[in-house]
Amino acid sequence: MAKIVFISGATAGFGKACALRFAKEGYDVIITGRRKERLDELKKIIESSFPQKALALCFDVQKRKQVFKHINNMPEDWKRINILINNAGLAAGRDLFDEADIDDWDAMIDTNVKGLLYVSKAVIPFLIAGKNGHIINMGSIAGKEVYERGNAYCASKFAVDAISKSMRLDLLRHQVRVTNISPGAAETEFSLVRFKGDEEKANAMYKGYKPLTAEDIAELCFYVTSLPSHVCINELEVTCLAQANTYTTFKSH
Ligand code: NDP
Ligand code: 8X3
Repeated sequence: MAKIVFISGATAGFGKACALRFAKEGYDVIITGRRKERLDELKKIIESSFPQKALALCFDVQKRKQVFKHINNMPEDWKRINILINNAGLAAGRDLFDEADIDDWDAMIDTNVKGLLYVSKAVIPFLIAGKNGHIINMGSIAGKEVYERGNAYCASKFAVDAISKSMRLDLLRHQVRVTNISPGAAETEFSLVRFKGDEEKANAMYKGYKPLTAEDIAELCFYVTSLPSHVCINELEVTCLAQANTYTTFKSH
């Protein structure tokens, strides 16, 4: 029977690349997100490209009742989850603290922190039951070091870092591996979302250097899960070669 990976936020970026990477490696995949058409399309691509199955669950991680309803109502066969990738998240705005929009702060805290907690709470019983479970939490270098105008986004990713450490302690007795991955700048829809559809601003974030790609992150997610089950990569911080930290990137033009 194929192993199962549950990926939050699989309609774009890292999550989508992870779904394709794990399906290629023989995993059945549970793909989630708010955009149903994208989930349906990804399910079709996976099932026509690989001999694997995909289950699409369309819900908003911010909505606690929706999270539990969708996860608890999955067909029994799909509850044998081996890996949870807590990836759904966003940055909204890049403004000075005193000028930032409080709705943006709410969206980031509700998605990146509370959403991750809800999904984890709903999925963890299945990981424990299956033995040798693995949780990957998508942090950020913004969760290691704050940068100007990062305020609530940085805070939400510092929270992910703390949640990863707490999970590792509290789930130790169940032998669940917990890996916190902290990427630097990667070219996905992240900046388009952050700048609310402003393509010029979004594209400018990736000019003059070669940023990470979604496939780079998917490769790392697969790598950490492919090690012998007694080996746990606790923390993995990764940037492209041009980026030294949250505020220093070497640009050629
Ligand atoms: P994308 O915008 O490309 O993808 C984000 C994914 O998250 C989408 O599938 C989106 O699905 C999902 N998502 C967002 N909000 C919700 C919600 N409320 N409910 C359910 N799903 C949601 O961004 P990335 O792939 O780049 O980002 C993935 C993660 O990686 C995020 O947590 C981000 O903070 C983190 N990260 C990104 C970096 C980067 O530079 N790109 C660097 C470091 C970390 P939908 O809109 O369909 O709901
Ligand atoms: C995304 C990376 O540096 O744009 O988490 O905040 S950064």
